[in-house]
Amino acid sequence: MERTFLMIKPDGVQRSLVGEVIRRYEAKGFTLVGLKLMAVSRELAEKHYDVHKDKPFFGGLVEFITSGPVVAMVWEGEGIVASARKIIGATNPLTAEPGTIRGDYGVTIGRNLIHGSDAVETARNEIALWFSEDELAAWEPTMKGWLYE
Ligand code: D4T
Repeated sequence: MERTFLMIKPDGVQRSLVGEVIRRYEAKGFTLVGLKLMAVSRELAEKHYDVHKDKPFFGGLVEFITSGPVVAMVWEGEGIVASARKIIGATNPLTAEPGTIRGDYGVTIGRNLIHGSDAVETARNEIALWFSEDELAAWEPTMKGWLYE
């Protein structure tokens, strides 16, 4: 089953949106397999955003992600990588569609509430970066037959 890495950024935690974000993925029918509230070290932030290291916003991004606790999560479900990104919405909250997390709750790109892996391969790498194997719980929801044909 496909997995993705989601991270509620410090603004999402500070704005008390943790429950709301989790609710959306649970209600959709995805399965939570890893969850932790944590402070992010500079080293982890820089590794996570390594692809952006030459961008002008990199320094500010690392400052932001290390500025307060985040909620790191692994979720599972068919097609979850792309679907989770749709639920998150466009990078810039002002252009993100209403109904998406960023579209409903965000106003600026540097405070866009949540991160989601952008591809299956990226998800695999990000899950390995943020979680150890024993922090993940593989389990079968009893309602699976009502979610999948
Ligand atoms: P993440 O990676 O956080 O899920 O966001 P996206 O996948 O939607 O967007 P991204 O990788 O292009 O950007 C990563 C992160 O950098 C912030 N950012 C981005 C910023 O502060 N200023 C900018 O100009 C851009 C493009 C927001 C998300």
